[in-house]
Amino acid sequence: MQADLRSDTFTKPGKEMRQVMANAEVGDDVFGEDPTVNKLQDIVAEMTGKEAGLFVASGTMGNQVAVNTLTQPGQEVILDANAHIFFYEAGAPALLSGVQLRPVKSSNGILTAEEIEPAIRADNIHFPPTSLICLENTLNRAGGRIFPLEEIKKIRLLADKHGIKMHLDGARLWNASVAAGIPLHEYGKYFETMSLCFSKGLGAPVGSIVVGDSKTIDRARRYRKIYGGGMRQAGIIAAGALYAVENNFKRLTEDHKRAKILAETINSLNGFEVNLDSVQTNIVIVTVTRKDLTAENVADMLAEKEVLVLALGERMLRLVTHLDVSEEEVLYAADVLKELFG
Ligand code: TLP
Repeated sequence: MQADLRSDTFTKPGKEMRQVMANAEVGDDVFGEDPTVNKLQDIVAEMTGKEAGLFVASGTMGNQVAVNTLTQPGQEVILDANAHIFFYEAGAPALLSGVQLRPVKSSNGILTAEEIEPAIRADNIHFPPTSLICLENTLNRAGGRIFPLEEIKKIRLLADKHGIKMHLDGARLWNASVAAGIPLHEYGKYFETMSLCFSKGLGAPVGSIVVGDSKTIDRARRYRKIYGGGMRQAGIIAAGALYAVENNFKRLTEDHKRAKILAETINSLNGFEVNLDSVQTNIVIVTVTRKDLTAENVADMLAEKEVLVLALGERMLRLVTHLDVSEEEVLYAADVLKELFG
């Protein structure tokens, strides 16, 4: 048996999804004429309470198109020091948008309005103007935690006070919405733009979306073109995304239950720690406290038993549950963990 817990990006399209993709109606999306892309954009815009959507190749492209659309070169963007946009997007905001990032360390994994406020620049010729705040939901490196709506509201008030825009990296907003019981459109109220991925927990092979008001999305479409993201008959892949939204959104709760099983098993082992409060969705972040082993050693030992996990730092391991990891495989992974480290 194998349990691939490296990422929910590893999901593969099943038979039915492939069938739907093969039969998709298509057109030239650069001309706005792909009916399947248009349908997907309309449906997700409606779900998120926004006027328009733009289908993009990846979560990274969605975030970067949004950052460029909402900023001018020379401005500053505030975000969590653990944010994907800061940590894992290859320095794209500096390269593509000419903005400076201002990473802020959160004291308990969730950035608060009080922590953000001192980072907002005063009007002074020495400083880059703060023009954008980026948040992430769920928080990848904080163990799949849900960004609390109450804090988002406070940050929005702060942003409005200073004339700052807000973007949400909602790669896994689907997970947050299902787990918190908060509809996507409720989150949509507090951000100029949000990006959501179809290629993670929802199980589509490719694709993400940026949503916002029509004017913003028109501008975003131009940046997508600049980045080489005009995809022509993209309906083939949009059909997979559409299928994923219709069939795999609500079932994310199953992944969340399975992540809890793994988290509790690991937390009961000597030399491993999981913050159980943070395991709210499909991600389990583990701290390897055993001095004789690094996270990489542990990942290698597990891989020998076909349990695949990612080492994200010297002492930091990540396990992610998803559509392609069954209950049985999760229990197998839990048994292997107990056998090796119990
Ligand atoms: N995250 C990947 C890796 O890049 C770390 C993963 O396995 O979790 N925002 C968030 C919060 C993400 O977790 C990711 C992907 C992205 C954006 C980027 O999406 P893609 O990979 O489609 O560019």
